[in-house]
Order: sequence, then structure tokens, then C-alpha cells
Amino acid sequence: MEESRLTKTKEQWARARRGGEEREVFYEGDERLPPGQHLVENFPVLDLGVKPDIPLREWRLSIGGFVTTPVTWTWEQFTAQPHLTHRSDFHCVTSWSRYDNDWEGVTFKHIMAVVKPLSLARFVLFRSYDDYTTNLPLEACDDDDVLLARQWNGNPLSRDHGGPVRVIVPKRYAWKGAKWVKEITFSDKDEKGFWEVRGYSNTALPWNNDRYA
Ligand SMILES: Nc1nc2c(c(=O)[nH]1)N[C@H]1C(S)=C(S)[C@@H](COP(=O)(O)O)O[C@H]1N2
Ligand SMILES: [Mo]
Repeated sequence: MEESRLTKTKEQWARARRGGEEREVFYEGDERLPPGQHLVENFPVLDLGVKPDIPLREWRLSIGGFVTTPVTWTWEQFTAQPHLTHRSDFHCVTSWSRYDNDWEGVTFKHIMAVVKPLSLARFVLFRSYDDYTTNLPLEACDDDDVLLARQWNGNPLSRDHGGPVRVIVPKRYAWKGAKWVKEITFSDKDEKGFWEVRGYSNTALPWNNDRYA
């Protein structure tokens, strides 16, 4: 895939900040805003320069790897799963945060109940329709606020923001949430994703200002 200019710029930041001596800490004691973040009211769009267009009749979500019952859902099957709404704040590593996003979707906990990960499964890799990938430890996904979201603030999730379905992991920086998600793979190994191999933190914890590896 051709790398966009933004991708290259972000890679350079990661390289420059690695090592930590340049790390900025501007924590000002706002209890809701993680260190080094500023609040925005709009909702910026970030991607690799490609916004996949997936007609609902062609959309599939495959969940497999180290699980007892792998599944591939059509849109009808996905929407037949129990859905709920969860309000959360969104923190992008490029330093903006957006409060109070109402995400409606299927919980990761429900996914786990359906596919039943084997005890060997300790990591999860998400792959998207634009070939983006990102990885997380299973325990980070096994949380009540982790959703496969199909709605944002009461409306179907727009293509810009990852529709038909994207992943939301509120306790991590936003790059850990795959837009246009296509595959979820449970594994015994921690395979790094797109930004993780380019110098971004593997853990990505906003409250630790944990941006670069
Ligand atoms: N498939 C895919 N998911 C992705 C990305 C991407 O480029 N492709 N970018 C990530 C990054 S770096 C961020 S900050 C958020 C941005 O989500 P937004 O465009 O809805 O603000 O999506 C994340 N998920
Ligand atoms: Mo990002």
C-alpha cells in the first residue's frame, strides 16, 4: 500500500520521540483530559489515505484463530447480535481528545461468549478493509467498554469514521480501534500492527502519556 504523507509524518514523529528525552508532558491537572491532550469539539478523520466503501450486502466480519467456534457474520447476522450503547471519551495520539461519544454496537465480551477463546489465546489482532492492523492483549479487549460499533451519537457510523463497523477501545489511544474492521484473530503471540511496527507504543495508554515505543 502506498503510504500517505500523514503516515510518513507520523512515522517521523515516532522516530524523533523514541528514546523519550523529547517527550513533552503538559499535564495540567484536568481530571478528564489525559496528559498532553487538548479538547476538540469536532471529530477529525484519520486514515491511511483510503476510505474503503463496503456495501452492506458484501460486508463480512470473520472472527477466528485460537477459538472454539470461529464465525463469519454477514451484516444481517451481525445486527442480530445483542447491541448496547456506551458513552466514552476518544483520545488520539496526535493530541486531540473528544468527549462524550455515544457508541452503539456489539460488545467484545459478547464476541468472546460466541467464539469462546481457547486458554492459549492471549492476544488479539484486528485487520481492516484498508489492510490496517492493530494488536491488543486479550485482557484489554475483555472490558465492558470495548465495542464493535455500528452507530455514533445515534446515527449509522459514517464511512469516514469507519463504517459499517469499527472497534472502540476507550482506555487506549484511538489507533488501537480499527475502522472498517474485517477480521479479528485470537492468538498465543503478540503480532504488532501497522503503527506498532512504526514506532508507536504497543500498550498505548493515554493516562501514562504512553505514545511511542
Ligand atoms: N482501518 C483503519 N483504522 C484506523 C486507522 C486507519 O488508518 N485505518 N487509523 C487509526 C487512528 S491513527 C486513529 S486516531 C483513529 C481515528 O478515527 P477517526 O477517523 O474516526 O477519528 O482510527 C484508527 N483506526
Ligand atoms: Mo491516530
